[in-house]
Amino acid sequence: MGAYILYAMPASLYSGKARSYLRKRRIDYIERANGHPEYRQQVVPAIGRMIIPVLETSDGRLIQDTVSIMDLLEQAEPREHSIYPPGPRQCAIGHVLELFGGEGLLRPAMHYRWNFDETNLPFLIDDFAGVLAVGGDEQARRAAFEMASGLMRKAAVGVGVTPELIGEIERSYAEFLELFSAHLRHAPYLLGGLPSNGDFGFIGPLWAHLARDPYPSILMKRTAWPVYRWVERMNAPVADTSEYLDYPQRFFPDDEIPDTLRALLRYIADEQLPELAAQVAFIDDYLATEDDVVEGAIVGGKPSRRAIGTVTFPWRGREMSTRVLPYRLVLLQRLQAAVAERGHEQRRQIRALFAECGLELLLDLRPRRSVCRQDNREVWGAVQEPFL
Ligand SMILES: N[C@@H](CCC(=O)N[C@@H](CS)C(=O)NCC(=O)O)C(=O)O
Repeated sequence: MGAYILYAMPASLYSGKARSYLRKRRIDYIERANGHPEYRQQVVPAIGRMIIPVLETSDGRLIQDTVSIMDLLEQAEPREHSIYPPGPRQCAIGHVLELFGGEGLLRPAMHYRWNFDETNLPFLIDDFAGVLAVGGDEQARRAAFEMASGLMRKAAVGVGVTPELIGEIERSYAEFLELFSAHLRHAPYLLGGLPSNGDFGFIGPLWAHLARDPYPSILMKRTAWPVYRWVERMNAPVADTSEYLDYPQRFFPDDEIPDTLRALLRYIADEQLPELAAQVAFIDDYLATEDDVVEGAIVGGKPSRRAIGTVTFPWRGREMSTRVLPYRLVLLQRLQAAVAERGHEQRRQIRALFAECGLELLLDLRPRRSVCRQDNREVWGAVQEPFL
């Protein structure tokens, strides 16, 4: 194919995921900002909401959502290795890591972007206004920034970033950086010598916010050099693994999950599982009371409404409240579908690994209806047996 257009923005989390994928897979593309007239006039009406990234193919198809973008390109632009490891355990773990990267790491990303105005603001104003108000005067630039920053500061609260929890969010992120650094001291990517969908999930928050915004960028460089190097690597069109000598460009042999990754997975279980379980339970209650939800109905009633409520759950010994996003079920279902297609013995191995890392619930957790993607929107899927 070729000649792809990526509607994206330097500061955007999920744009960073799609962009890293395109670069690592050496797929030619041009990037257009969401301030481009084409985005407003053509893309937004077609997608039904203001959201990035959106990929346009050379035959004019528009695809939103990083998972759909990567899946389309895996088919259209095959490379020697897929981003989905062939080993059953690694493949399942790739999905867990993608889910954690895109959803779990939102918390430190939003905190370190929006709670350090003194250091971050000059950069953020240029970063947002530069693409949202291209060529605009000072007033237009300021207005564009204020609009975006107002929405995003609200979104930060929606993922649990509140003053009482900030200290713990920082401690949790420091723990994450230590665990990920320890892993990267032995391997250039999460699953060995190649980037998997897990790495692409991680790069969204770790690039756009945590490595790029001024305050967290210094933090990462000072405390987690291997992670900073991994961020560089994830944006390079080559392996970029010189500090590992001649590290083979393949996933860990024999479907191995090394101890350093198991430690990171245990952290993910503590950090993300109580929230996911609470969100799934909330969705199930919602579905039990909303009798006008039918298969194919748009989640939240309209494409721009992504959250269906707020839920409170225990988090690292405290209480946290977050907005409930049925989209997360799409990622969870992918994990469960990838496991379901394996044979009995492989499923047993996956379950044993998940149990050891405290992640077993992820294999079963589901509300009474699935969530599907149709025409670039989330819609309610078929009725199923809930497991909570
Ligand atoms: N699940 C989507 C998430 C995309 C997303 O949330 N994009 C943000 C920018 S990083 C956005 O456009 N938000 C605007 C909004 O939600 O209204 C994906 O993976 O592409």
